[in-house]
Amino acid sequence: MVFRKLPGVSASGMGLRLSQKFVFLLFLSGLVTLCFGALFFLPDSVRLKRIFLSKTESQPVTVGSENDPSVTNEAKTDKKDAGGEALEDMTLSRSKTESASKDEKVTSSSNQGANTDTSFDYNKFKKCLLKPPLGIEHGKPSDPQTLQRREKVKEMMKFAWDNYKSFAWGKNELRPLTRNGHIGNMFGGLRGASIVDSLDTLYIMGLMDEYNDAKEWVETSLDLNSNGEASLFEVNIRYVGGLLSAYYLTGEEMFKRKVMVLGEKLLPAFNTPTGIPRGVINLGSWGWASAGSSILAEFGTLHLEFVHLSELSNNGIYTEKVMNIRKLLNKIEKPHGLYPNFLSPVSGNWVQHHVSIGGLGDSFYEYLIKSYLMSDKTDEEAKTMYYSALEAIEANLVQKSPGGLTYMAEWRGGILDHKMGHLACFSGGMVVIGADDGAPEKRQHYLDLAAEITHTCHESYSRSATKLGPEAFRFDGGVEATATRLSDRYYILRPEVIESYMYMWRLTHDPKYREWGWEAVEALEQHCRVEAGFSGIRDVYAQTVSHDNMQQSFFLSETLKYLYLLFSDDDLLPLEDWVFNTEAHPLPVVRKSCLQGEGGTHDKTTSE
Ligand code: DMJ
Repeated sequence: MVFRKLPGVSASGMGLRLSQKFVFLLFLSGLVTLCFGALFFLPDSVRLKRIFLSKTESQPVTVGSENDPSVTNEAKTDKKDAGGEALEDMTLSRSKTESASKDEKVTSSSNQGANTDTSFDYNKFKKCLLKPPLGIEHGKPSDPQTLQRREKVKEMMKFAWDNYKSFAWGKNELRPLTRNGHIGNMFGGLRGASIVDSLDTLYIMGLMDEYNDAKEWVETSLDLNSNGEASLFEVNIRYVGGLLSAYYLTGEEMFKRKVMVLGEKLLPAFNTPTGIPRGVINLGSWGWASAGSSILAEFGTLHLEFVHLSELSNNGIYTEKVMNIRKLLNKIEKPHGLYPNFLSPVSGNWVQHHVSIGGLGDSFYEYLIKSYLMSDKTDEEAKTMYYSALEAIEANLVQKSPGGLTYMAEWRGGILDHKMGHLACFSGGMVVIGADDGAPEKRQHYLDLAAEITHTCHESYSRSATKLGPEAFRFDGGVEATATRLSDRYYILRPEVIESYMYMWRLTHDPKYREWGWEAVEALEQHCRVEAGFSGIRDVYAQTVSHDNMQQSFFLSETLKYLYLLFSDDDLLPLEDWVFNTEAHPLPVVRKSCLQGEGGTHDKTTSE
């Protein structure tokens, strides 16, 4: 039927008979039904489909057989975007006045049955710690040189913070060369990543004015009502981790309220057929947002934070979500005992056989041993998974170079790529914190392995002109611990090598780790410090550096915190009581029997 619009005659007045109108309406309603039905046949990634259908996706926990060959993931997170390229602002900045009261509205409207009874007994929790979190004297070292070095690191933090405050306040990161802020698209419209990431570092360093400014900003301006698309992993490790540790260290209830609102907003990400979350979530509660595979280091790096969300809310849903991930990973067949980096959240099958202890895989392994330690060594399943994964890594990935350097190669369906990423350098620290709890006859072996890996990573620094390490270094083509490709030569203020120095120092007290840490401080000062903050550099082998104009938030939360701890006494955040999440936010060991009993069954004289 064709309608011709006649001049001066409205469409409604075209003189149609009743039967014609009826047929037309019938046709129209048929068309609408057809369009809606077609939504089901669109690919998952189409926005329209997510808007209408994402909440209705069912979630049986199955390990199917269907293959999902797509390995595309839209999130530009660290795990995929190892280039650390600055992602341009995609969202407009929001008004600072949207604040806590509005966040609380979100909680009630998006409540998915979560128990909001957050009557966590903070005083009891403090009594269940073995030692005061900040030590006797905030970990002040007795020898003057170490103290002086620690003061230097504190000065670096203040400098980085002051510049962020002057030029980028409320944005996610500082651009130190252009003296402005960067927002990017990793956090789905959330702002202030550098503030949330810095809270605990400022607090443990005793930078109290700065900490109070940060706290006030979180209270009045951290707007959780964003509805953009965020990396679940990045929001979890930086925002959830940062707020949790700020709460546990300070007892400020506001941090707990904020983190509970945020935690609840992450739950729709798990609405997939397997319960394995996708990498990108729409924070407006539309659920997951990306198509394609999920990444091991992303869905495997939620456990510590989610267990604490359950602790604080007295609601098991968060723990259930991460235990479901573990259940699937336990059940699925692993090639040579290894965990490939990509998994289909639809079928629950591996998508590719690429295994790496660096980017894409890294913090999954880290969270296994840390889950065990954080459970007060009761989570036997995590322990078993960690030591068997480590055994498979040793059998398949660990290599010795002709020059005697131990490194972790990457594995591509059985073929080794003799490359180690800067990200993989965290593994020295991981292996040493797990050394004590492995089989007794392996203890010395693990200590040696951790020391060897840390030594190799130090070599990657000392073989460069700047004494800073490249993003990835190789052990082939006649080189050892050196980047060959131009695209691997950058350093973006990453923490992993220093992180391993810190753990190695704590567990061995070999003074060389403090010396290596100091070398890094000097190199950072010489090559990364610019007039208005710290910046990454594009080529660690160039005598004259070119800056990338980005002060990453993990520089404040991790690199500077680990350096500060390296030059502090061991009683500042003692490892008996705290585990660090993968963004270096300290989370306390959960002592269930103490927390559920009278509390304070431990040495109360030492608790603050
Ligand atoms: C941090 O955001 C975390 O450590 C993450 O696990 C990996 N990389 C960056 C810093 O390099």
